Amino acid sequence: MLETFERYPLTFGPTPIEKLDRLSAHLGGAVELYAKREDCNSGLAFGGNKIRKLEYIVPDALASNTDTLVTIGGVQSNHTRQVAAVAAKLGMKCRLVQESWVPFEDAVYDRVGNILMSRVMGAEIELVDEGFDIGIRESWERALEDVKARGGKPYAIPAGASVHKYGGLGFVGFAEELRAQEAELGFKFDYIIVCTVTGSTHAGMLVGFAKDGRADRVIGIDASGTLDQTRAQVMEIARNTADLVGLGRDITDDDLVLIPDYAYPAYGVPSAETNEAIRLAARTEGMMTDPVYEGKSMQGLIDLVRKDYFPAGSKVLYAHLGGVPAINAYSYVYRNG
Ligand code: 5PA
Repeated sequence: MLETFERYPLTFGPTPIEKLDRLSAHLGGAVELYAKREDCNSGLAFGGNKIRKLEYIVPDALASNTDTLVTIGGVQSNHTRQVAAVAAKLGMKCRLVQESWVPFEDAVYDRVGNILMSRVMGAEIELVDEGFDIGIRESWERALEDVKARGGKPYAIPAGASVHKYGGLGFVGFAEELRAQEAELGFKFDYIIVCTVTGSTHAGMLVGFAKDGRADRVIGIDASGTLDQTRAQVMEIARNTADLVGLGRDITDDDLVLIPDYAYPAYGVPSAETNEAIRLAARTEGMMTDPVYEGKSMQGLIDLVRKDYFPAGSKVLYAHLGGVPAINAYSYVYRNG
């Protein structure tokens, strides 16, 4: 589906699939759990899901004769850290707008983890005191203008690299890659679990898995807490991406499964149950997840298994999208493990 699109390689190659035997057994053993390790996809500053998306965006940035990647996220955004790494790798400048999306305080929140790495990689960072919103932001538009006013040539990457013409392509590629891995493994996964916020990860998967009729087997776990906006954004990106790749059929509302039950108490704030899920995955599998995104989708996975959402014998693939550096900014929560 992606043959006609240019890809700039930034990842190591297909991401590994790991069987989660001890977590599966802990949860009763009726369902087989696996993880596809997007968190180990690249040497670029710990990698993560944005690197796969950026592989299809970078050729456009290079072709458009720009010199500064400009993007936006929260203070502990993984996305902005990955854009900073890609800019460094390409020899471009990087301008980051980091807003106060998360109502959470820790003494070192704006000093460690993702933002620390973005600073070390040379990004210019502007902290803006605005709340959470996955849409197009005025602060980001101002930053684009500011780069121009100073003689630079900005390349605009929206939050999460999502509402970008090519933002959905990377995770269409995830589906194609998984199909090839399934052929080698000799079985197909029955469900794929994904954490959803700005939408292009889930949207790309919808289009990629629609090709073999299993878009609705992608189970989105919302971590935004703004369900209607996230649903609308996933659908818009999925429809545009389906057109772009010539899927040959519409993506419909029935294709989109997005479960709102684990986003509480707010975007970026872990619940007691999120923290228990993080500890359980860490203690059964040595697999770290973070309190903003993957801890919430891990919480969803665990709860859905416990509720018998998946029929016995199902093979369930957890897409681990990265994000662990942010856990450093929650040091007080985990001071005793
Ligand atoms: C993010 C996003 P989407 O934004 O494509 O829906 O992906 C959700 C997601 N897991 C899932 C991890 C580890 C993520 O980092 N992160 C954003 C960021 O600024 O880091 C875009 C919100």
